This record gives sequence, C-alpha cells and structure tokens, in this order.
Amino acid sequence: MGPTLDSTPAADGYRMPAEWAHHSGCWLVWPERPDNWRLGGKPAQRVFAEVATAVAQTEKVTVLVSAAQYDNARSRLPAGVRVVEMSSDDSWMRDTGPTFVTDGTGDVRGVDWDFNAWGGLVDGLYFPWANDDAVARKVLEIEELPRYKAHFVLEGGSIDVDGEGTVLVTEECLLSEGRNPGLTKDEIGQRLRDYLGAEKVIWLPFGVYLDETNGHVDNFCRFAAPGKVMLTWTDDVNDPQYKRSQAALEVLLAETDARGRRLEVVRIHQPGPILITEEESNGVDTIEGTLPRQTGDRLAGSYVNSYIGNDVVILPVFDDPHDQDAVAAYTELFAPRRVVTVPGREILLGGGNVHCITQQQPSGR
Ligand code: KQY
Repeated sequence: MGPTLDSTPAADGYRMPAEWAHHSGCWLVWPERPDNWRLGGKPAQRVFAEVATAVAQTEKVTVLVSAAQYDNARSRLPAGVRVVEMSSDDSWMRDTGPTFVTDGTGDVRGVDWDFNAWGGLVDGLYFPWANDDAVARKVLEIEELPRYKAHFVLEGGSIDVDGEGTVLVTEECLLSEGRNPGLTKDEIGQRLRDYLGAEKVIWLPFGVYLDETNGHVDNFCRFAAPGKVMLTWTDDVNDPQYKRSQAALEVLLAETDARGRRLEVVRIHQPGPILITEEESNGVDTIEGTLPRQTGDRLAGSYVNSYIGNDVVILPVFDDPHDQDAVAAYTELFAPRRVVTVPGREILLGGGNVHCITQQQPSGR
C-alpha cells in the first residue's frame, strides 16, 4: 500500500499534468443505478463499453464494477479491458477518482479529494455517497501510489489544467454553498494551487446552463493546448447559455495564463437544446431525494466534455446539426490524434458526458 502523505503536491514538486500528456491508463465505473440511468443502465452500458473500447485502442483501461454487475460488465467489455470489483454509488470517475500528479521524472502520486455528490445535503444529487468518496483511496491502493488526502470538497470535473501552471474553474461551482462554505475564494484558490501544483487560477463566472453539477468547467471550457481553450458557445442571443458563454469569453480574452500568454479561444457551438423525451423519462426509476428526470427538461449538452487519450480523442455527438462542426474543430485542435465519436445522449441523460465518466492516469513520461 502506498503511504498517505501530510504534505501537498506543490510542496513536494508535483503537479497535475495536462490531459494530453502521456497516459499509462484510464479508469471508468460501470453504470447501473436505476434512478439515474434509464432502463437499469442498459443503454448507458452500451455507450460506456463503446467509450472503454475506443480508449483501450491506445491505453490500458480499467472498469470498476459492483459485484452484482461484474459478470455482465465482463461479458460486454473487450478482453483487453481490466474489470475490477469495487463498490460505488454511481459512475462518474472524473469526480470520484483520484487526481493524479507527477514530478516530471516519471513519479506519479494521487490526490484524494472529499466527495459529497456535488453539494452534499445542500444541493447534492444523491445520498449517501460514502462508497463514491472511498473510490480514490481504493484506486491508489490498487496502483500502490502515494496519496495526498485533501480535506477539501472537489470533483475532477470542476477543474481543468494546462499542465503548465494554469487552472480553469467556475465560480458557480467552486464557490457553491454545498462544497466548501467555510472557505473564501482566496482560500479555495490556494487549495487549488497547493494540490494541483499550479500557479494561476482563472475563474469563469458560470458553466453550462442547467448543469446539475453547479457548472463544472469540464462541460464548458477546457484547455486543448497550452494557451488555447475550447469554449461552449451559442450564437442564439435569446438562449440562456449566451450570456454565460459571453461572460466567460470576456474573462478569457482579458486574462493571461501562468506563463504570461494571452489565450486563444476556440468557440464550439453547443448542440440542441436537447430535451428529455417522455420515453426516456419513463425509463428512470423515481426515488425520493434524487434528481427527477422529467419529460421536456433541458440537458446540459456540450461537445467540450470529451476525453483526450494517447492517440485518440473521444468526442460525444448528439445526432445534431452542430456535430459536424464539432468534429472538424476537434480534428484540427487535436491532430495527429484520431477523433472517435460516440453517441453522447445516453451519458448526457445521466447528467454528464465522456469526460465525466473517465479519469486518465498519467505515465509521468
Ligand atoms: O458531469 C459530471 N461530472 C457528473 C454528473 C453527475 C450527475 C449525477 N446524476
């Protein structure tokens, strides 16, 4: 078992690398909870398997799964994908997994944040969440990697880094009442610098309209390269997303990154609006205390919620007129990586997308 460290990654010379840095692997959790995934998770399981298969083309993939679903997951996943039994409360590995940090010499460690289901008893999405909160520690134990325990509520989807000292976040999420209400914005910024080994935090006001995570940045605005970000956009001035994206654009154009570079902003038009159909709504179990999925509710669809693998980028598409432009933008942004599209709707129905269900483990190279 790796040790639990009392220091911080920054103090020890470690930082979170950018997602495009080389990975030794990728982690996912198998979806099954019927109050979040319709039809007992069967349609979502097909898409998770598609994502795992695509990522496994260029890196090792591990899928965590409950005892009840072990045989089913094993039979639906390619033989090359490792399947490991682990308890969890849902399947958002970006948020429950460790944030891996590296020291530039090939050594890798993990940060284990506090997880409270996106807002705890204030506006969290389910209760209890103790199994999810334990996932990061268990993964680090499996990998025999040292663990930094951060006594600070944070999900991996609420941060994005360039690996060169800059972190992107939204105020809507990081300053939300259900996460760290006892800390000021400055104190939260300091925790980010300490645990991500960063120098500069760029605060965007909001994320995507109606995002149930309180506006995770990974669904809205992410680095595609040092000095270059992709931003979810809409040309429709009457769409509630317009003001949110415009506000972010103003911040980004006025900012420099940790290295003093101005940021190039690549706007990627949102799909939709995507609404829940009656059939989809009827497929989700109603359970007191969890978010209802009602017919006509708008989903927080975005093309920014993708996964940057070793030689592939996994991009969710929605059978939408904007799909084609998103594929073209990704092809240009991430060349020579191959852009692999997956149907994003089933993951979106659960409240996130491809980035939210994956967690890269950097090789440290
Ligand atoms: O988007 C994410 N990172 C997680 C979404 C959680 C949704 C739970 N229903």
